[in-house]
Amino acid sequence: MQADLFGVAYPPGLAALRGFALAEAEALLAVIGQVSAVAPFRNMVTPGGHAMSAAMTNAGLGWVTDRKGYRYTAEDPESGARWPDLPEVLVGLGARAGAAAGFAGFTPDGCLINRYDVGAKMGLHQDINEGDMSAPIVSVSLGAPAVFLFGGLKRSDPVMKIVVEHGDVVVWGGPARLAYHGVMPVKAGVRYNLTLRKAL
Ligand code: MD6
Ligand code: FE
Repeated sequence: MQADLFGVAYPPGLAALRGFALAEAEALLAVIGQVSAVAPFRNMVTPGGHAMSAAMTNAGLGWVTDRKGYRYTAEDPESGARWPDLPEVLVGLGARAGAAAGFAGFTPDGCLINRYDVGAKMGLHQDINEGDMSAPIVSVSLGAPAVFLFGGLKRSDPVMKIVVEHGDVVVWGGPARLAYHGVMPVKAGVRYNLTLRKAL
């Protein structure tokens, strides 16, 4: 059984695959460069009007937020342009990581790319905008380390801290699919995160 820094057991449905993407990390950073050259990172605004501290872009079906709400779109609502296609290297990585975590048959159709500069964070939330909750979320960490927070199905449930480093992949699905999660403020450097999802 996997356990966090303090020996707390991971809940069923959560897996941390240490270094799973390390061998292809340079290729993934190149993909981020290519996607963001076409669809630049920006700090999207929540429906409540607050700019998110992590900057975002997408490939394939894209997760967006603006005053109209949170949703998946084929086009960037700001530019009207389709998000760049989801590169095969991301489809393959998502499928392999999903399978390694017990979710055989997972095929992502979208990738949200987050960039965390110093101080950027992600508050506790559930990923509820996807159409198929039987598919897991595959989250790839690149660049600077961060503390990933993983709680339970209620916001008030205890939260475990998982240090995620360059090349680590965290997968959650099944009984953990709707768990609250977030990211503590990045202390130094720049962190990228790829979240591979089945949006539809
Ligand atoms: C991370 N991101 O950046 C985790 N979820 O490590 C998320 O959990 C996330 O960035 C939903 C929507 C946008 C996100
Ligand atoms: Fe999330």
